[in-house]
Order: sequence, then structure tokens, then C-alpha cells
Amino acid sequence: MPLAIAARPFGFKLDLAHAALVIIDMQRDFVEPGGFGESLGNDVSRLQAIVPACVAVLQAWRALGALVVHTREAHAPDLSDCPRAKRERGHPSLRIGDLGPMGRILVAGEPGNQIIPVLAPIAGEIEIDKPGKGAFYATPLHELLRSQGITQLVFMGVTTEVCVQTSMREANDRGYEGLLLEDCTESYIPGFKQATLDMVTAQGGIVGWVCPSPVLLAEMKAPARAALAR
Ligand code: TIU
Repeated sequence: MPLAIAARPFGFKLDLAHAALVIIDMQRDFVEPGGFGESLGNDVSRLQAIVPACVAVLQAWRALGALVVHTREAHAPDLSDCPRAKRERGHPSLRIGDLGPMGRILVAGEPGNQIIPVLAPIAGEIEIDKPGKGAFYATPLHELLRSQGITQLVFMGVTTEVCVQTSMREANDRGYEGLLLEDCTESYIPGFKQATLDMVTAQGGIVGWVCPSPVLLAEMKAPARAALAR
């Protein structure tokens, strides 16, 4: 039996056997000083505030044995997958591929490209390096999810209006139902987070659903729910 999640704009029926938790780009590049996010002129401390809520959801999700997906925004060391239109945009203090305090900015394998330790992937979880903003563009994610019968995605991560919203829209176009946990996502620009939550849920949930993580956790932790584990 699905979990009945009190979400906006209306209830979300979560079937854990066919759902994945998708954690977007919780990597040092965005959350810690010295990475890509700060190079663009942002205050990265805003993003650190969501980490405890993300950890709580990840632990609950793992406890029920449901699928977890981690993404990283990452480019190949030769930057062959980084278009000029992305690298040469604006006037950042460091461009993608430049050497920063945590290694080369947004390059796969560099210290800054690692997911923060408290959310680090464990064995059995899917890890996706993505060169774009969306988790599906130029990655095997759709095929991996389909092969496991996944039809619903619960989203956390950063930033709300850039990689999270892009991934939710890509997922929606591919037929997935998406639920965004509003206290587990953040933007460098506060108004953009709220705007994204509104855009996702407007027009009858044109992109998907939104709810606070405690609402999800309360349903997941109900004793009878343990039987739903994959
Ligand atoms: N700049 C910004 O807000 N975000 C990104 O560049 N990437 C992600 O959102 N992951």
C-alpha cells in the first residue's frame, strides 16, 4: 500500500518499491567555500543549513532499503563535455577546470567534486556524474531507473532553481512523478527557492509535488511501513 503524503498541490501516493531518493549535487563545489558556487559570487553558507534535514531523510530511506541516487555536477578532466557557452559565461573568480583551493573546479575526481562526507554514497547506491544541470542529460540515469522499475522520484539537493528544478522537469518529461522536499533544497538566492516551489506546484502540479521532509518521515517511520521495504 502506498504512503499517503500530504503534499502540495494535492496528496502524493508514494510507492517505496518503485521510488528512488535523488540527491542533487550535494558536493563540496557548491556547499563549501572555495568551490564553484563561491567562485560565482555566492554565499555558500545558505546551502549548509539544509544538510541535517537531508541526512535525516537519507537515513530513513536507507533504513527501508529503498533506492538512492546521488548526482554530481562534474566534467571530464579534458573538459570535452563542458561547452564554451557554460565555461565562458560571466566573470567568475575561477572558471570550470581552473585550479582552486579544493582542486580543479567542477572536475570529476577532484576533492571539491566529492559529495560532502555526511551524505556520501554507500555500496548499492547509484552515482551519476552529470555534465549539465539536469540529471538525465548525457547520463545513463533513465535507463538505470527503468531497469529497476522506478516510476517516482523524491528530490533533495542544490540549487533549487538550477539543477534541482531542471532535473525535476527532465524527470517529468520522461514520465516520472516527482516530489521535492522543501526543507532539503536551497538556493543561493532566497526568492528563487520560493519561486521554484511555486512553479513546480502551480497549474495542478505542472512539474510535480512539494512537501516538508517531516511529513514524509512521519509516514516512513510508522511501524507498519517497514513491511514495504524493497
Ligand atoms: N549556480 C547554481 O546555482 N547552481 C549550479 O551551477 N549547479 C547546480 O545547481 N547544481
